[in-house]
Amino acid sequence: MIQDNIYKLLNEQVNKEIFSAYLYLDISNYYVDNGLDGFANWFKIQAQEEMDHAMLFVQYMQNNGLSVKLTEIAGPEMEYLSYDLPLNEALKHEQFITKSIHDIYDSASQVKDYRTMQFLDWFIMEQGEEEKNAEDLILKYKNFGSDSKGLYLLNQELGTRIYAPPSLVLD
Ligand code: OFO
Repeated sequence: MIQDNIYKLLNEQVNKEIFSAYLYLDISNYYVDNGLDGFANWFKIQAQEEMDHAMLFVQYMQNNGLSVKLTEIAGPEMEYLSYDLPLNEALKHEQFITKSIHDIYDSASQVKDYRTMQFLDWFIMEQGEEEKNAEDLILKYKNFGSDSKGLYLLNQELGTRIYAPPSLVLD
């Protein structure tokens, strides 16, 4: 039986993951508007992954008899004044999500909710990758983005990213 405070945090996490999808779709749209289709592709796939994360939380809750309550999703209110700004925002956002997952884990561990802790293990690993990907993008942009040829090639590289479903599967 999952305790009320953990239920509340899991439910909030569904909202946060869907907001992540919103944010990354917003970033993708910004790059489309600026003719950087490779960057746009990378973030559109990122948005898809975030919806996968949200659905994993939904499935986990439902598998444990919890009713999922969807709440309002705020629209992203970023103003992207340069191509690298969204990359920095993405890293900040991933750090926020990592903390959020860790907070749920801490709360679950305090009440010995081992099942939720085990479910969150995958997300803890995933957040490590998410932060690394965001850091890599910032570094690549720093190295190549300020030169137009470099930006062209980086855009091409990011255009090759293809969607892969999450390795965690819940029935
Ligand atoms: Fe769901 O990992 Fe990014 O936010």
